[in-house]
Amino acid sequence: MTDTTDISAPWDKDNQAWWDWYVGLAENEVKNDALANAEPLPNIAIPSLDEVMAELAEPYLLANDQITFFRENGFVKIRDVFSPGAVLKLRGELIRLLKQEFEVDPDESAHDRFLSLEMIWPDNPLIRAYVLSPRLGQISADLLGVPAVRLYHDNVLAKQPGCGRTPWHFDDHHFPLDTNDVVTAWAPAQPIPIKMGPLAFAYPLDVHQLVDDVVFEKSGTGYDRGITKLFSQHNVSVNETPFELGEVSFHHNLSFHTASGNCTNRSRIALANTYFRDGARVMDAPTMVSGDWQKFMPNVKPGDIAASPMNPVCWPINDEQLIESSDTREQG
Ligand SMILES: O=C(O)CCC(=O)C(=O)O
Repeated sequence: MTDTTDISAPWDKDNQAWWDWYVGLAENEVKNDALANAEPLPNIAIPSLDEVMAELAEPYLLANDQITFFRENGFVKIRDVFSPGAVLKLRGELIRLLKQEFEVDPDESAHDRFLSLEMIWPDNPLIRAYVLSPRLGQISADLLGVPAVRLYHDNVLAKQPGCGRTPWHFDDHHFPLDTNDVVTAWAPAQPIPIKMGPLAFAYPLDVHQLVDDVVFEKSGTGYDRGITKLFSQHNVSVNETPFELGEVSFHHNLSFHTASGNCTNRSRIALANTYFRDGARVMDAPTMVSGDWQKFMPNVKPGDIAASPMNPVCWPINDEQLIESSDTREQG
């Protein structure tokens, strides 16, 4: 192990600093092309919080071939998980929160940064409706084939106009959980054409074995380049397709994924919620790649069951949660 490959120290900064570091590990071609104008967003009625909660409490029944596809390939893209109005309501709130935190307009191209926010759901009833939604919880549990899932964290990810690639990686490297029953629901807050850099997945799931020996480097772009090279040598297939309004992708923690840069004039905003099998533990030795994970599981120590009050069971929901959610609806 050398200085550049030793990742054993815990991350000692915040999660925005983590993302600033992490996107710096991506190889980018120098491009001087002008940013493309994103299509106008549809002018449609925006639902109330009540309506969003009612929509997301409805189950979404997966077809067997969607489950089979996920288990073979490590990802699946599902249309109409959210209605167009629910997506645009989400976008409005995420833009408001990003402006408040970073004091910039996320759509402003002068910044070209990858902005992130997390742990928004505890204090924000609208975001909570998406993050703890029975719909996302149920789809996640069904894809993993487990009886119950908990939330690991919510993650608002805004790739500003002009921001470059997300490096190749798999989330098993990131989440300090001792299980592979982990799935991230990556929910775009607007349509994502190719030029905006949709999340893209290498498949099938076991392609991670081809790159097991590529050593992670904590500076420079060597790891990202190493993965690109091996995937290309092995002719690995990559799904890089646009996202329609309301489409959500789900990826397993062993799924290798990346995203191209955002070459449009609109911020590519997504809400990425990660769910894991109830009963899983925190691994014994989380690394710096796990970022500030204790923020997501307060007072949970390495080796403990990952079940802090910040990791509620999102599926199945019990009667108490139903009552709590209708209380929130009354207040909101
Ligand atoms: O939004 C991105 O570009 C990366 C997101 C990602 O890697 C994830 O949510 O697992």
